Amino acid sequence: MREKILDLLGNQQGEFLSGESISLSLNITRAAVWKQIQVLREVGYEIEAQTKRGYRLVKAPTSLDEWALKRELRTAALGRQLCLFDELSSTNDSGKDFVRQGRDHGTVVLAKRQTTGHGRMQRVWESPLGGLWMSVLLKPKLNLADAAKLTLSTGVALVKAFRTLYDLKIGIKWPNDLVYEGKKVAGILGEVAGEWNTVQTLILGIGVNANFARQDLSPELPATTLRELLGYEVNLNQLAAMILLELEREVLALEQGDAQGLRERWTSYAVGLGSPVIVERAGETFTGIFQGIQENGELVLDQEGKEISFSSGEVKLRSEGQYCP
Ligand code: BT5
Repeated sequence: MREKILDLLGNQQGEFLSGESISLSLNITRAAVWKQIQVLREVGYEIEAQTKRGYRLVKAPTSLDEWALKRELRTAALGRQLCLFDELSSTNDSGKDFVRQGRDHGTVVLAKRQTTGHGRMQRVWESPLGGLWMSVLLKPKLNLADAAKLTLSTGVALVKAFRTLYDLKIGIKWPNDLVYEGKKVAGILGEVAGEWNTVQTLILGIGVNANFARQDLSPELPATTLRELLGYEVNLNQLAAMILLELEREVLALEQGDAQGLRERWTSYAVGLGSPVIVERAGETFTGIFQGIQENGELVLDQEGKEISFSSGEVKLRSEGQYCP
């Protein structure tokens, strides 16, 4: 019912709509309309009420809200099916359940907070209230090798969204940490659901430290939040919609065979390029100059003229004060 009232008010483009027309359209009493308007105000909708003129939608909430997010969407497929929860253990884990239920390409799962969000290799991903924690189910028209590049695409999509909306120069630290001056603002976790070599569904998990204080995260983490960087709270619905739009563009580009373009875009946002770095892999440490990535996303390190590539590992950059040669 609330969604229907919002649809009616939303169609008015900011003009008033009488309580009577709403009650007639939805076949409910005017008192019931008033009650629903109160509930909408409680969840953050700014709705003006005037005697004789009725109701007018002034502003949708900036905290996560299904209707407000759908209104911001400019995509063809991504986010057209979306499920928002107050709390989940992990949106990626719920995403896997959704895959088993046969949900469509582009389905998005969001949670206002996660109790056991995770990163790569089952690391903990801290996910307090105010962040953007979402997973996108993708059934791309790609072979497995190309589909694996979608985590790079997601990094590019995030950078573009941050630049477009906030003009923030956030870069990508290999493989897919989104960082501002060495502090992590967002992370990406790409997982494959289903059996290998069959039709694959990918779950792209995106975590953005958005509208909460740095103190809400463990003090030892080199991390920051958008609120901390910008000095204001961002509109999470607008941010989610922009990320989905940029991601959809990147998925299409890859499906059309633009792996080289993806590599160029990723490289243009990479931090530490041409600088000395340390790569740690399986207990071993490699020092060299970060040359860039191969088309498959592997990191290329120049060790005194000899090139080594890495498909996994941790990178430490000198610019982050993590590494002093
Ligand atoms: C990542 O892993 O960066 C992937 C993060 C993906 C999170 C999203 S949220 C929606 C979806 N549902 C999930 O359960 N996950 C995805 P990795 O590169 O392995 O980095 C993990 C490391 O980042 C941890 O070991 C901590 O050191 C650090 N960390 C944990 N929480 C953080 C936070 N909120 N901000 C910055 N750093 C954090």
